[in-house]
Amino acid sequence: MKKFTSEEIVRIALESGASLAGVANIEDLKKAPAFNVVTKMPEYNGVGTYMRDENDTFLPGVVWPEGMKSVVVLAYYHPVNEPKLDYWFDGHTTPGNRKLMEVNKKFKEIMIEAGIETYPLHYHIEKGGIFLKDSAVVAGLGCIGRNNLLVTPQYGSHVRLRGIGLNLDLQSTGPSGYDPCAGCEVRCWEKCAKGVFAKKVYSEEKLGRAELPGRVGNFDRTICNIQMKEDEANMEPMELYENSEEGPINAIKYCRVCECACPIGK
Ligand code: B12
Ligand code: SF4
Ligand code: SF4
Repeated sequence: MKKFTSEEIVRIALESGASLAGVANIEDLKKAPAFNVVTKMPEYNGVGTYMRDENDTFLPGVVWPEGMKSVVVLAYYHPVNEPKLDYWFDGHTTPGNRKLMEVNKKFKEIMIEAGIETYPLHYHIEKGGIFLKDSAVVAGLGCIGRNNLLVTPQYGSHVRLRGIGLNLDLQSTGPSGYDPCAGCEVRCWEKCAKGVFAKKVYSEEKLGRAELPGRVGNFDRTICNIQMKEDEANMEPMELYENSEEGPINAIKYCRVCECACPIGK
């Protein structure tokens, strides 16, 4: 098995096509907020972070694959003027996610060639995924903003994430200490039409951590999920690629208001 430093791994991930990349050691991830508070949060049945598996058995948090020691966090830039990258086409994933899958594949091939074990990580937590925003912070890509999203210095919140596990015990490449929210007067959280950030729903006392959803405990995932359901009901047919042989396919345009309200990366 070839030895790599975290910096070499980041370089390979960038050469594989990632817009940004970083490394998070899983011992650091186990201490990160989302990995600790999720079991203390009131039950939520939204897809993606449902704390029960497909057999409806309660999950005691994230399940760590045996042998996995580090996670490489891959970010792909989703510019606002290319909205299609983020549309969920029926029967397909988003074009942006497809790009991330290509990056992941290239990176994985290089790792396998070097004799390194890789671990696929699903998008949804209940299917073997990990919390990607916290992982990205530990990997040094940016911080969690008041919009409750990862904010990167280069692209703001306009990135989508993917993780791949490695059996290499690598040093985390973050956190970076970056924090554009401290002196920001934009008040992005007030731009949400659903009022998702309108009141404090989590406290440090109840979750046992000072790092809360929306930073101050005001991000209500149940209300945000109502917006997502409305977006699904409003899907409309369009071509996945220009002159696509498949013709128009139903596409869901999930809300990005809190993401686009942030001026970083514009
Ligand atoms: C389930 C899910 C949803 C659910 C529930 C969201 C939730 N936050 O609970 C719903 C459907 C509502 C949703 C909505 C959206 N989502 Co979503 N979602 C996910 C998913 C699958 C899991 C997220 C999760 O459960 N997190 C756990 C909860 C407890 O964490 P949390 O609310 O973020 O709160 C923690 C952080 O704020 C953190 N924190 C706060 N301060 C600090 C400080 C430090 C130092 C650290 C380390 C952490 C930290 O601690 C909090 C408590 O644990 C991830 C993919 C993945 N595998 O990670 C995508 C993901 C988070 N979603 C994403 C996006 C883009 C969206 C939407 C914009 C919709 C869209 N157009 O795609 C909205 C945005 C809502 C918002 N403002 O947060 C992106 C985020 C990219 C980015 N730049 O951050 C992800 C990573 C998927 C992707 N494609 O890359 N989502
Ligand atoms: S995704 Fe839309 S509904 Fe959800 S918090 Fe952001 S602005 Fe509000
Ligand atoms: S708009 Fe300002 S407060 Fe909101 S996430 Fe961006 S930098 Fe932070």
